[in-house]
Amino acid sequence: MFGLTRARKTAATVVATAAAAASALLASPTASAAPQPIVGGTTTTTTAYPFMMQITDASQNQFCGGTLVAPKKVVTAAHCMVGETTSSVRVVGGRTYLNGTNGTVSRVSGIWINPDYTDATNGDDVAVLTLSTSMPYTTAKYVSSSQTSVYAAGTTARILGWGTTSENGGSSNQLRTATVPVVSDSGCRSSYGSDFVQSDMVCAGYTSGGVDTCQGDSGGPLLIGGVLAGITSWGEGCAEAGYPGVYTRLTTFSDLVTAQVGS
Ligand code: 4AZ
Repeated sequence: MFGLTRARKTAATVVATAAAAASALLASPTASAAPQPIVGGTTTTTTAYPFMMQITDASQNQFCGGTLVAPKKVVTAAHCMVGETTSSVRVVGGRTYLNGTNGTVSRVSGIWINPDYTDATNGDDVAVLTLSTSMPYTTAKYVSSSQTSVYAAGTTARILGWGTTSENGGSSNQLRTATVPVVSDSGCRSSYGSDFVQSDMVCAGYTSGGVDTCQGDSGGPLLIGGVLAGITSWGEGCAEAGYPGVYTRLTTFSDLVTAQVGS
């Protein structure tokens, strides 16, 4: 792999070969983006998605997303938590706007980072936060380890976040959402080669690009049938043709998450 770049709290990006990109275009299931204006998508609210959490620094500046799966448990990406401590992060629920002051702010009493995590492109990109204060919001269900069929190619998945609305663009003050089709494992491997770890990752996006997660969306949910099935992890740029977003394949980590949710 070459061209790896990493920024604080952002997923790794990789550069694949032109040949790989070309075969991805042939292998991916859906030809074009849906007519929407995250990148692409539409504004929404935490009323519509009450389990959608902002992960912030101690000054309540958002840098990642997370999903409330129990009143005091939030699933996010391991790469969001690298270098963080229970003192350095907050979780904010019920706040649709980055510049809002409403909702519920909790300190974090525990940070579990998947002990196998090294880098987003190696997989294992999952973390669970334990909150000091219970969130008074509806939680999300998450996939069980056996529900691997949710990732059938072409299945519609929903992405959510306050991340940038274009590659190298600015963050969205308001929560945004979009839908993207799940990409086959062979299609994702065509895009990303050996950086695609099939056991730990699932790709979603249009062959033509245009709709995707981007910087600041990391850690947030990929919902399939309204159930948490993935975690925004990494990708080559944002919404580029031939380079779908890469998400943590949560079925692989469901039992580990359950152990943390019960702890
Ligand atoms: C990031 O930097 C990031 N297009 C998140 C998602 C994707 C790329 C980068 C996928 O947080």
